[in-house]
Amino acid sequence: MPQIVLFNLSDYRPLSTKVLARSLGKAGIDCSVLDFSDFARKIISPKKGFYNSNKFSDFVEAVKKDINRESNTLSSTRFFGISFYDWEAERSITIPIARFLKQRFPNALLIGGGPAFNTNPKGYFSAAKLDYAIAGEAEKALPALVKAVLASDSKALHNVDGLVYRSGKRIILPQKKAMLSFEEIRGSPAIFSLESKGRVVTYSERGCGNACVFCSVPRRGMPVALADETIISAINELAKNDYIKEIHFADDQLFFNKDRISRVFGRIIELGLNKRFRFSGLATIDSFLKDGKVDYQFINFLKRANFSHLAVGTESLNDAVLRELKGGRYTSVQAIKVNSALKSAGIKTAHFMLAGGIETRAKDFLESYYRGLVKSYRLSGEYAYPSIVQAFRGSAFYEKARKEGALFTQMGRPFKETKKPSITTAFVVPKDPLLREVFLEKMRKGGKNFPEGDLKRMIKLSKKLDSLGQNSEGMTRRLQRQFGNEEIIYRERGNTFYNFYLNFLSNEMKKRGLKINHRNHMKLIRESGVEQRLFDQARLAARKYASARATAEGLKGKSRLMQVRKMRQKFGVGMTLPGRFKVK
Ligand code: B12
Ligand code: SF4
Repeated sequence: MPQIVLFNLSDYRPLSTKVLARSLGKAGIDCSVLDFSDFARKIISPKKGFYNSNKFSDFVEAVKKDINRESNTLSSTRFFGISFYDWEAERSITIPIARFLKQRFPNALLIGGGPAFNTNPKGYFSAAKLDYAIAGEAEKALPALVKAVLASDSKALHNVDGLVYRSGKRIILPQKKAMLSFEEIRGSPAIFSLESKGRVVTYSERGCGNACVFCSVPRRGMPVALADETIISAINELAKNDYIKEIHFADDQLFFNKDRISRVFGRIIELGLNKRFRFSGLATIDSFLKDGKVDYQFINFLKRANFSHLAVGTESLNDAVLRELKGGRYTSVQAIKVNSALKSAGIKTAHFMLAGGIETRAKDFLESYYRGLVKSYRLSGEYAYPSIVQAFRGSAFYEKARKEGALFTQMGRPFKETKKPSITTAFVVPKDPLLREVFLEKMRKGGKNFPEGDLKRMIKLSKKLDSLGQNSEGMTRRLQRQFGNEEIIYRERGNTFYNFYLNFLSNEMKKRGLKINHRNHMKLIRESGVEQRLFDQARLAARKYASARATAEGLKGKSRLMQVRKMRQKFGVGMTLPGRFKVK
């Protein structure tokens, strides 16, 4: 029987569970992991990268059922461990399951940890009804906690680093978070977590040298890396496994120390591992600047090392927003130039975008919103829809926003601090009254980001600015033009999908020897699962067609003609829409 069971309740296999299971094992504590990631992928994120929040409660119920099935093993387990994130979606899963475990196995001790204990330890401790939690890095603290409880050693227990516990009705927080020393991180092994399709996740450094105001990353301002040789030899070892094709670095900011990365990836190139794997990671714009200019040499080096794509914390394409949120470390023009340079080098980028800070004015927001949309529309970068910023409790940014009355709940109501611990999320809504109106309208409808569907609303906002003498006529025109472009795309997408659907439908009828007519169509789709299958096929084909078409749009001359020919062969239609699609 395991002494401790760690629960993985997300749709990926986190590195934390791996790291902790390893350190518990090393300390002689029998640990097992109950991994629900396959379950979660099926139920809440069948489409990679998109959570279906309507399905969270289904997932919770499915996990509870599974826990009941495992109750023989679990009822003799002494400790359960759960990792918490200070994030709305994630906690609507972890909190109910934690409570369920507590109620179903009252004799077991429930231990929490993870990023939420860096930002709101009291709130999560209370909401999840935990017995203990560790704030910070728990490799040493968790085994120490388990050992102290098993030995009923209260002195040792209270000496556990980062311990959060209850004393009567009070929740006691530690003086300091648990932190590994520089030497411990440097000497630690590389840990890999296998994800789908031959992709593994790892990290080569903990922490980020920057300290952006909105970010809750642990070890802010003091990153510590694993030894170069540890990373290189682990990757060399991984090369023996043919299944693995991609290595993703979950470092907070992989290129913070460019000398280190040049050393490590220089060696990877020497060993030919760049031919064996493609790499990806998290970055920020300033990683690719040198003396204020685009660092082409470094970008080309990354290309040579076989970096295929990067997630970039660009956050905004407006200078005022960048000054407030990113400390002005780069400008919007530099961000755009870096994006183009990465694109020219053939490295794909996905840019994270934020809607704005406390001081953001409507015109700042509109500029960034418009630029992100246009760049994505022209396929010169993939910019996420700007999302409203969450302010983490305890941060200076949260305090400032609180004082300025800029904190609101997810539903757009003024955020109030309570004496009782709470996990209500605080969002930052700019002070500018016009922009505030737009943000609150969005939040009241349950939204948190601004997609192209908001263009009409933004045109209205821009007109309003203009009427107030803020010279927004040019922006209104640009937004209107973009609105027209998006409408065309929307119609085309619908057309493409519908044409593919009809094509798959007639193929199905032919296959069954049915005459192609409306009656047979209706008969067919009444059969369980048929319509869904055809829809799925059509959706996939439409997506592939859209991508082939986008590639063609980026080509010129002969290569464009070749691509169109390929499309005709594969889809039965080239660039002109509407057309009839023919897919076998
Ligand atoms: C990689 C990563 C991801 C990957 C995970 C991929 C994978 N297969 O591992 C993906 C992309 C899926 C992801 C998703 C999300 N992430 Co993320 N992610 C990270 C990142 C960059 C590194 C995490 C990591 O692996 N660290 C290395 C491991 C070893 O450290 P660790 O997880 O913190 O675990 C240690 C301690 O926390 C503790 N611990 C952890 N669990 C437990 C459990 C117990 C019982 C105990 C005692 C201790 C304990 O001990 C561990 C060892 O020291 C962090 C930034 C950071 N440095 O924390 C953000 C970060 C954790 N993510 C964050 C967020 C918000 C999210 C998302 C909610 C959405 C989003 N916007 O990205 C989702 C939610 C996922 C979910 N749970 O549903 C925030 C969390 C904010 C907060 N205060 O809660 C962070 C801090 C980023 C940030 N800058 O704000 N993420
Ligand atoms: S660069 Fe990224 S990881 Fe580093 S502090 Fe800023 S937002 Fe956080």
